[in-house]
Parts: sequence; structure tokens; C-alpha cells
Amino acid sequence: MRITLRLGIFVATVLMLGAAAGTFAQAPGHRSTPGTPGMQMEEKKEGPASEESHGGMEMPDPMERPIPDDGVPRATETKGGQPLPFKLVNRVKVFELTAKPVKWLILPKFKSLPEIWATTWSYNGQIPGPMIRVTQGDRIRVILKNELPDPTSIHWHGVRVPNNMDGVAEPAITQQPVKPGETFTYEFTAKDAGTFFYHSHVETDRQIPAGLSGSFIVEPRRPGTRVGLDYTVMLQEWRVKPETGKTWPAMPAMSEPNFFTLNGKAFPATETLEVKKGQRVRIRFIGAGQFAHPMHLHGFPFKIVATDGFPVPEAARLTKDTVNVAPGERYDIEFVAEEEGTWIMHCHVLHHVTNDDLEPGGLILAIKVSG
Ligand SMILES: [Cu+2]
Repeated sequence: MRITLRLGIFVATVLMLGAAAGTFAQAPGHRSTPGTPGMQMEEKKEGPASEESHGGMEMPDPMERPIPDDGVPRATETKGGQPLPFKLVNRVKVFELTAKPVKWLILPKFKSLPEIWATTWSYNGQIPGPMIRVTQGDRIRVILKNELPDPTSIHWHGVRVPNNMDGVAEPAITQQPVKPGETFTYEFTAKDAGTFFYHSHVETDRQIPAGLSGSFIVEPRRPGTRVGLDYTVMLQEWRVKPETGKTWPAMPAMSEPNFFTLNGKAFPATETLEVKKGQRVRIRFIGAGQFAHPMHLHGFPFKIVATDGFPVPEAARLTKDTVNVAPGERYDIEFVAEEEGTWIMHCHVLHHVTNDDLEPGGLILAIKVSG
């Protein structure tokens, strides 16, 4: 409580200083006028200690509550992580993300299981959220609309952004949470090339496992190594009751996940990558969930060419066949597909290659190499 109060004072002080400097009216982030950056300083002065937040004396246990599923429609999109189109406005790439609940098919009928429709919180009705793909040096504006029942925000994970664009809304350090029905505009320049992602920064242990994340890829200004296939894959876990689709945020110990997805699908519904013999393949792993996944590739050793978006110098590149992708981490690996055949890549925590304890499932994908 004391920490929360101090934070409240800190935030109020920051707000007052900002107001004194007269910077907030023009600063990016205003939520009432989509497309016009500006801060939310008209909002309440206290910190995160509202009755519903974790700062109160009565701390609700979020693990007890499934994601509300009343009236949640099935997604109309069938594929997650699709490249997000943008509008070019005065040389700014403008993207729109709408946070909203959808039921997401993570697995069609499999063995004794029915179709598994998880109740998710999505961006634009996709799990994972759409891929934002830009070029180093681009000016980017992302308009977030909140159609969730709860407040939310977006944090740009690993991306160097101005402090007031960092999305930390719980605790409310860099912005106030974006309430249901409101919008908030993020704007920044993509300084670094690499593999990043975006995710909610409100009630994170509930909202991120509910689905609120997506990839953020920045291409280098000067193109690097040419590859035949550049595949981004987000690793996530779910706790879903197969019969009802009731979905709980999956946390260690409290409620073990029973489904595991690569780009929103559990094997055998995961994608099969198709490449030609001799092609160079880059796979960008993003640990979007709460568990570490040692991803193992059959058939080919690979090099780790980037960690958390930063390139690894040639001489320091490890040759591996397994890379442990922990929560929040990114690894870019590259290999040459030099042998024909269908090779698999999978998590080596073997519970993670099951669907509700039935094998084979979860974090497996196939790479088909043809001549
Ligand atoms: Cu795993």
C-alpha cells in the first residue's frame, strides 16, 4: 500500500511537472482524438490504487476468474499474425489496432477432443495479434482502440521509444490505462532493426496470456543476409476447458496450461513451412507466454544470428540444434535446408507437445524441404 501511495505521488508529480512545462497538450498519447498524439493528463491524479487494481487491500486472485465469455463471438479471421496494412499520412506509417475479445480456434477436432475454441483477448480479432513490419528509421503511429471490458495499454517490448510511449499503464507510470471505449495513440521512430513484439501492460498476468500480443519486426535500412524464408513465430500457452472453451490465464503452479500454440495454432494445425533444398531459412522466435520453450530443430544445425533483436557478431554465433526461448525473449536463427524431406521443429519440454495431454500436439511444426 505504501509503495502504491508513493507511486501515486510520483505519478501526480510527474503530471504536474509536465503540465507546468506545458508539454502535455501536444505530447503523443492523447486518447480522445484518435490519430492526434497527446497525453491523458485530464484523468485522475492517483496512481494505480483503485478498488479493482492489485493495489487495494482486497487483492482479487485473477487466477480464479476465467476470461469472460458471455457474448464473445467466434473470430472471423482464421490466421493470426497477419501483416498489418498501414496508411501513409505525411510520411508517418499509421496502423490501427483494436483490442477485443474473440473465440479463437486453436485446434480443430483432434483424437477424442472437440474443436478447441479458446476465449481470448485479441488485437484485430487475430491470435497472435497482427504483425507490424516496418523499416528502420520509419516514423510509426499506432492507434489503439479498446473494445475490451477492462482498461488496457500497449508496451513496445524491446523497442527504444520515448518514455511516454512505453505503455506502462499498470502501475500507471508512463500513461493512464486506456479505458473501454477509448483510444490512445502511440507514435515513435523505429530506431533499431530486429525482432520485437508488443503486448498489453495492464494486468499483464491476465491480459497477455489471454492473447494480447503481436510481433513487431523492423527490417534493417540496408538489407542484411538474403534468406529464402523469413518466418516469425510466437510461442504461447493456454488453459482451456475443451468442452466449454472456458479459458483461464495460464500461470505456473496455479493452473498449468493444457494447450500450446505456435502463431495461435496447436499441432497438427500449426503451419508447415515449405522451402527448396539449399535455401537459407530464418526463424524468429518470440516468447510471448509465461513458460520457457527449448525449441529443437531436426535435420540441421542452426546459428543464432540475433538475440532480443540485437545482431550477434559472426564470430560469436553459436551453432545449436536447440534454443531455449524464455518469456519475453527473441531469438533469430538461420540454417540452410540442405537435405530434402519433412523435418520437424518442436519444444523439448515434452508436456508442451501435447494437446490436453494427448500426443502429438502443441509446439510442433514441420519444415518441408523439396528438391
Ligand atoms: Cu515448451
